[in-house]
Amino acid sequence: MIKIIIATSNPHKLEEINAINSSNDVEFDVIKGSFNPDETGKSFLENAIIKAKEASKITKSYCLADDSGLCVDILDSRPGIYSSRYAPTQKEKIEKLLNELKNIPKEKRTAHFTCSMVLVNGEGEILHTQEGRVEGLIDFEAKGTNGFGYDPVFYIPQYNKTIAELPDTVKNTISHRANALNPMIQWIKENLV
Ligand code: ITT
Repeated sequence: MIKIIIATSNPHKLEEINAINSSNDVEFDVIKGSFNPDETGKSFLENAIIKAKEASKITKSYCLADDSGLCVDILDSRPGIYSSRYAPTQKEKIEKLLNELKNIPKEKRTAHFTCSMVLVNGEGEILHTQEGRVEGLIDFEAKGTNGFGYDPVFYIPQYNKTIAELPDTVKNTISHRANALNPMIQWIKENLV
């Protein structure tokens, strides 16, 4: 059994990571206290590295960081790494996004969520990185209450629903986070357990 600290201040991420993890050999716990390193990187990967190394400096143990966000094709991949800083509240972020896409037809509203994960050891050395994506469209209005962040406007054609209208079990099977975490856990089991 190996214990890994999740380098995040977002409780939804730990919740989803624990729900995705089906291994009895790997246990995740969240970093205690306030954790808010400056995300000065120019990519999801660079920001995940900053968070993972900072958490390892504090905890001196294995740490996993998740840097994620929404990339909208017609907005040249914005909000991207600025997804959490796009507007002050989540409601305002969604309103701003819908406003930016006001006159854009359905077929041009393609987008994806990306998740970059970085695992470091207690010395802050990078052991493994993994990226996951999920493709979809930005809906014309917010729908549903599950999930978090931009889930109410992220429409998955295969289900004819936004992620926020889907049960957590489905999100945790198809999400960018699941697509990064599952191979990450596989790597951990093969190399650290
Ligand atoms: P930490 O940096 O402390 O991990 P954070 O929420 O600020 O928490 P990010 O810097 O990775 O995390 O920003 C990601 C933002 O992208 C997040 O605040 C959401 O707005 C959005 N996002 C990421 N994953 C998402 C998901 O699964 N569903 C909906 N929105 C998501």
